[in-house]
Amino acid sequence: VKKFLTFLIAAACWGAAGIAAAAAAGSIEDLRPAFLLTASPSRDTQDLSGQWTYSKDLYRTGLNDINGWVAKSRMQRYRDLDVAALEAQGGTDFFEFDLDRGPAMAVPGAWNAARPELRYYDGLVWFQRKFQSKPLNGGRAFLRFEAVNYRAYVYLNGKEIGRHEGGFTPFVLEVTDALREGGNRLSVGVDSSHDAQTIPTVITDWDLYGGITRPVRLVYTPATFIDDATLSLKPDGRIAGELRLQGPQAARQNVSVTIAGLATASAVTDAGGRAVFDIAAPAGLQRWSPDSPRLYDVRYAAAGDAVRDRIGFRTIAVKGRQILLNGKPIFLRGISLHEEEFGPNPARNMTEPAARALLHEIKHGLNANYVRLSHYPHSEVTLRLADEMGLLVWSEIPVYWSVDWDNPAVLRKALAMQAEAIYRDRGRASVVMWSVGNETPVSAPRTRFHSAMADNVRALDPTRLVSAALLVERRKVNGEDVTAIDDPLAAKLDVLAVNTYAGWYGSDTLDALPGLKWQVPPDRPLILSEFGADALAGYRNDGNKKFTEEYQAEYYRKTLAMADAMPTLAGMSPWILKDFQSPRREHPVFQNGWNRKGLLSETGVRKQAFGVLADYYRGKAAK
Ligand code: GCB
Repeated sequence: VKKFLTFLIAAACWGAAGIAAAAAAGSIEDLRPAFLLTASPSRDTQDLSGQWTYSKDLYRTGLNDINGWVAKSRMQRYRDLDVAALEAQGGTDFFEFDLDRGPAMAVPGAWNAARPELRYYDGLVWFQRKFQSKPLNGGRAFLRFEAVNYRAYVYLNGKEIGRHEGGFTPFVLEVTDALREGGNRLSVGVDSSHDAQTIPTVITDWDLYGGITRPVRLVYTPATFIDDATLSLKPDGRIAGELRLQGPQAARQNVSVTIAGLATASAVTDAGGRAVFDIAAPAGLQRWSPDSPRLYDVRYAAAGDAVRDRIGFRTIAVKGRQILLNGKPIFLRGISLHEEEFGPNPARNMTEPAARALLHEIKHGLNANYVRLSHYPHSEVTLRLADEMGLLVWSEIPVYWSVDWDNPAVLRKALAMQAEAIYRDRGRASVVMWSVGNETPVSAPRTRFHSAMADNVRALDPTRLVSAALLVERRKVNGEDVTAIDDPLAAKLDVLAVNTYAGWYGSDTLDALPGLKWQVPPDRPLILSEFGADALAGYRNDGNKKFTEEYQAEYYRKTLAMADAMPTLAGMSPWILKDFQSPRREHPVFQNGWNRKGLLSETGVRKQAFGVLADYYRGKAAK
């Protein structure tokens, strides 16, 4: 309560002191979600995927009545009632919902792909799933949602158990006391709508995708359990780690970690249940890298609980204009990726095969070693596959285009979202960079907002690099046309990154691209976080016109020639692997609701430019 009050007071005093002060007032610990259950894949869990019934609620009558009154009980879709049985009794009561008899759709998955009438539905939908739970025998149970886009209102057996805002990060709710032996009714109100205070705001360049988009699991634990544990390689070769116990026996417990074939260590938790590991540099450690993505089986044990993980050990750093992986310079041969599976009607349902198919094209089709997971935290399955397959990862949260920069509550959301992403993925060797923004127009409030985010990342995870995809400026220097980074946020970043579309947007001809002059800091690594051009797969031999495959391929050749002349360039993630759905893209011949900057069509057909980039990366890899 005290911490929360501190934050409220800071928020109330908002003003000239600005965002940084208010952000600092809430401590990093405040941003730690109450429960994480990061190692839940290795726990005793019950997968609640499958058919859930649903009910649309465009006017949100399940939550609120007109005139600010409490919702009518006949509208409250989460009530624990057998509506059909009550109707059979007759009487004055009646209902305007019945989730037991409602239509069904598959969870996880976005509703937009499930039914034609929901294609452009943007608002509240109620979901229900009944399930049997196991007896707890003194243990505890939690619901872990990997993602609900965008707001979730969760009820178990008619009782509210929690809410969450943010469409791409997990949340955990304890249900130990709310679970019922026999049958349970889980109801989730999912509101996909965005506004000026959400992250992202109303307008993006990707599709709506409302729903319970990632798996939901019931997780069983002992009364005292390992909530979170992580390890990472330090620059000096030692391994540092942290473990958090939760529960009545969390304090002063012996805890241990075993890294199979490499090392074991033990520690004791403090009064708050936290233990730290500091392991001497193990002889024979094989470092993780894209060329050799070695993962070790790790087991953490404490207080009668144990969880497993698979961890890679590597270091990442910046020196002058170079990015160093395991102490050696590396060029990031990358591509950007949205979370959208191959197919004509994607539901953003990242099953393992769906994620593997995308990453396979990146790793083995394009000869890449790096992927920009844009513009939000992707599914856990994707991150684990990146670890396994050997792809470096840039991760970001959707602080994209314009956000309500002056609003402390919005900053608080951004920091919380960032914390959820970092706690989730800080054990993944693949993740090397946290980005704090994409193409946000420069202003003092915006730079304060991003600076607070950058400070937050460094406090939560000092082991990785900080970047942001910046806008560039064209200006005349001595009569010459120059592209420059003019952004004070650059001072806060380890790696500079810019999105550049000369030759697609704007009036430059393709032939002009190789000669474009850049004015960037000479001693810092720069990556091209985006460049790209639309092409409709199969549209060819029509001159070098926009939207032809030839134009896109030539755009890539010329942009790569420009890149070769940039001395500080340390990597790139062109836009984008696959055509993706976007309501901004409505050309009736070429787009039809798809952003066509993919090197692959939505169904995975390679365009000419795919080969151009694959050849370029093959050459880079050979050097
Ligand atoms: C950008 C955005 C990306 C868009 C892309 C485009 O700069 O970062 O989200 O999809 O341009 O296609 O215009």
